[in-house]
Order: sequence, then structure tokens, then C-alpha cells
Amino acid sequence: MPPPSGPRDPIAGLDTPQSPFPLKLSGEVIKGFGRGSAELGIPTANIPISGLDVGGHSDLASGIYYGWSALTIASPSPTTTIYPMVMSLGYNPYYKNTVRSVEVHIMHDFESDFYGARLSLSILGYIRPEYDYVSKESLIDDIRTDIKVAEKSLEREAYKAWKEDGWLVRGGKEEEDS
Ligand code: ADP
Ligand code: RBF
Ligand code: MG
Repeated sequence: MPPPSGPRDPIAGLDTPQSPFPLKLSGEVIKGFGRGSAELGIPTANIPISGLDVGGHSDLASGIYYGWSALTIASPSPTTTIYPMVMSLGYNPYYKNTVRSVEVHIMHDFESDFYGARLSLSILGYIRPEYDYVSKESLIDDIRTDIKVAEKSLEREAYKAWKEDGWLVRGGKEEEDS
């Protein structure tokens, strides 16, 4: 399906997250298709799609989502940092992938790669379905717009609040019994 023509909404969804959001998803950053940085200039941290099963979300529709991410780097001592993110779930129709994948672009400039780190997501809303495009440039354009839409959408109070969520701040760990 090609993207609809015309300008896009600058913001996604209502002023408060709606069911089934927030959705939690966590996994180890793995190697993807090697295209994000090299071809599009937009790196995406891939995590195993099996993470969706854990929360019982394997039926989640393909498309572009936004929310908060927690990146936990193990060494020298475990450190978790929260960043805004956009997530692509699906088959990348422009590239005709045969497997469904979860890819996350974190809105932050990193100095280096973080393969093997734990990435935990609090998904708060849906932006759009995945489309096929006539050119790589139009795909990049739409991803750039998704990033702006996500930033603007997360500025709303009810969305900002989830940045402080315990599960996320603990790097995707359930509360421990005391
Ligand atoms: P791959 O195909 O292996 O996923 P990409 O070209 O998509 O490779 O680049 C993703 C990798 O780049 C991530 O796994 C991570 O280690 C690194 N990276 C650096 N900056 C970012 C960022 N802002 N968002 C996501 N990943 C990033
Ligand atoms: N790929 C598509 O084929 N169609 C899309 O509509 C699409 N939208 C994306 C939106 C965002 C925010 C991101 C991060 C990725 C998107 N992708 C899409 C995936 C993109 O093709 C993929 O990240 C690269 O090919 C690297 O694997
Ligand atoms: Mg990637």
C-alpha cells in the first residue's frame, strides 16, 4: 500500500494513552538487516520479535508506534537511561522482508553502538501503518516526520508521566519482593 498523499497530522492519538497502551516490551539489542544507518541514515536497534509473546501481544498490528525507551548498558556497572523512541513493527514493505521485526529508533545521538544491551519499551501510541514507497527518499521523509510526531505527542502531560514508570526506570524488571 502506498502512503496517502497530502500533509500528515503533526500529533498522534488523544491527549491520554488509550487501551491497549501502555504496552511493555523488552529485549536484547540484536543485529538487524544492516540497512538502518548505512542506507537510510536512521539507525534502528532491533530486538527479538519473541518479546511480544511475553506480554501476550503477538497479535499487535504492524505499524509505527511511539513511546519511551530504557537502555540498560551492563558495563562497567548496569546503567539505565530513558529516551523517547519511535518503533517500527512489521515487514518493511519497501524492502519486502519475509519476517516481521521490531526496530526502534531512539531519539538521541549516541557515540557508539550498543549491541547486546537491554532495550525496554513503554509503547504509548500508534502513528500509522507501514507503507511501500516509490523512493528511498520518501521513506526517509516519512520516518523524519514520524520522529517529529513522536516528539510532539510525548510532550503531553499524560505521556510525559510514563517516563517515570517504575518498570521502565528499572530497565524492564518487575518489582522484586522484599
Ligand atoms: P542493524 O541492521 O544491525 O539493526 P542499524 O544500521 O539499524 O543496524 O543500526 C542499529 C544499531 O546502531 C543499534 O543496534 C545500535 O547499536 C546503534 N545505534 C546508534 N544510535 C542509535 C539510535 N539513535 N537508535 C537506535 N540504534 C542506534
Ligand atoms: N519501512 C517500510 O518499508 N515502510 C514504512 O512505512 C516504514 N516506516 C518506518 C518508520 C520508522 C519510524 C522507522 C524507524 C522505520 C520504518 N521503516 C519502514 C523500516 C525501515 O525500512 C527499516 O528501519 C530499515 O530498512 C532498516 O532495517
Ligand atoms: Mg536496525
